[in-house]
Amino acid sequence: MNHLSGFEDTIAAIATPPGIGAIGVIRLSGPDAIAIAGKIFKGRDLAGQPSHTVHFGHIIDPNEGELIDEVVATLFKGPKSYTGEDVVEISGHGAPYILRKILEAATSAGARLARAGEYTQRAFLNGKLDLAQAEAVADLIAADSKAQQQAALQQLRGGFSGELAQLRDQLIHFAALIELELDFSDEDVEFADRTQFKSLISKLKSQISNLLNSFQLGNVIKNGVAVAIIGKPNVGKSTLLNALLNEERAIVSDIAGTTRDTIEETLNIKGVLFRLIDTAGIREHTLDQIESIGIERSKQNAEKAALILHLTDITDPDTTPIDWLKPFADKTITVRNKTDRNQISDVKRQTSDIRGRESAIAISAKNNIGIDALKDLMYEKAIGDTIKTENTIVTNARHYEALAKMMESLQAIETGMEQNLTGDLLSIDIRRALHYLGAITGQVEVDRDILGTIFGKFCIGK
Ligand SMILES: Nc1nc2c(ncn2[C@@H]2O[C@H](COP(=O)(O)OP(=O)(O)OP(=O)(O)O)[C@@H](O)[C@H]2O)c(=O)[nH]1
Ligand SMILES: [Mg+2]
Repeated sequence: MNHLSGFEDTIAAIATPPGIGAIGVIRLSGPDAIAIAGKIFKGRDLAGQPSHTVHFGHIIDPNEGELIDEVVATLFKGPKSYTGEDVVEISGHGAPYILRKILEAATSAGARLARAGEYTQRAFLNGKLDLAQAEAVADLIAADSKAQQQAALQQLRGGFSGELAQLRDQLIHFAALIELELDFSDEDVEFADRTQFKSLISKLKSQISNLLNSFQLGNVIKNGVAVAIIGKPNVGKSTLLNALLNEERAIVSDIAGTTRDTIEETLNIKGVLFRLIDTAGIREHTLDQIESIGIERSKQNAEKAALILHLTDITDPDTTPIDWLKPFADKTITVRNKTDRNQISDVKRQTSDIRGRESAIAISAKNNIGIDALKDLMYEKAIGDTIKTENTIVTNARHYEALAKMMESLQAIETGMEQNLTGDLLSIDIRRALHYLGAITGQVEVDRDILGTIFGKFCIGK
């Protein structure tokens, strides 16, 4: 038995998703994990086996003595395990009934059912992961695009934490020197070179500001780029949505005002999630009440969107622009549709002339012409070359807030130094800065409620 972690109890949970699969895994973690597994596992004596070994055997109900399943048990002895405690993973046949029976056997042999995220929480409290890494585990599990997965992996590998640790070390060094001065306050000495300290603070500020700026992109990676498809009735908005998705999602007809409510679907372009929102056609004057509600919604969607596809019909003689779209010019791509009604050579010329410079493109949604080029343009406009895996991208709102507070403290230190504040006053702001930095990785005590929220987001068994 090992009591490394200070947790008295041993937890158990089904670690694989609900449903039928070839195998399903029950995970036990805690001081008695091996002893408890030993009570229900008939095969080799698990207690006598070395760490990181795999054993075939049978699970027997400890009360009734009946056979539940044929399994494989994997042993990880602490501290070399995910949680840092003794861990046994029992792989059985992936039927919900069987897995439940194995779990019941484990609990009647002395394990307690794990709460959501409890394994990762133990890993954090045992120093196997820092808090930012633990949060990355949750993000990784939830990732459904390549960009999300990459940002989470970078954080899990400790890239983000490493960068913060460096900043923290530099700041601690100066904090120590300044606090030392306080001990000699009668003698008016300066151990901490103020010029060096100033340059450190400005370096820190620029690093933090890079991290803060990356949050906007991080948010995009995590939540997807919202794209509103806006245009007059009948220009082909729903046809375009279907063409982008490559499926018949929205109803298309030659009746103006077909789409009344908004339709939202996600599209993956080069690993980034785009959330497409098809909206009601915009008519300046309408007496139809439902239609005007739809139009009002389109306006709200345009405002909230990160990208607007303003669709026009190339054959429409009425070229008056939609006035209220003008303020959004920076995030708008003008998409001229129905170019199949013009000469094909014409389409090609327009596409290559216009692309990139004016953020405009000519397509035929119905005939699938120019759709890939439009996807490229959407990616270019929303993401550009900002995603580089070697850069740290802040995706987490809690980290963003802590970094913003840290920035405030750095600014306070800077102003304090300009006003020649004494060391004791400076050190208050330095401690504050250190506190926020440490809160991200959990190096300073993090509020219990915050921990609860972070780990509560996990699924049971993780
Ligand atoms: N020739 C041609 N017709 C198109 C093209 N795209 C859409 N259409 C036709 O235009 C008509 C209107 O298409 P929708 O996709 O319903 O237009 P919408 O903008 O969603 O219309 P509302 O929802 O009513 O605002 C349909 O008859 C489509 O088949 C295109 O590229 N070429
Ligand atoms: Mg429509």
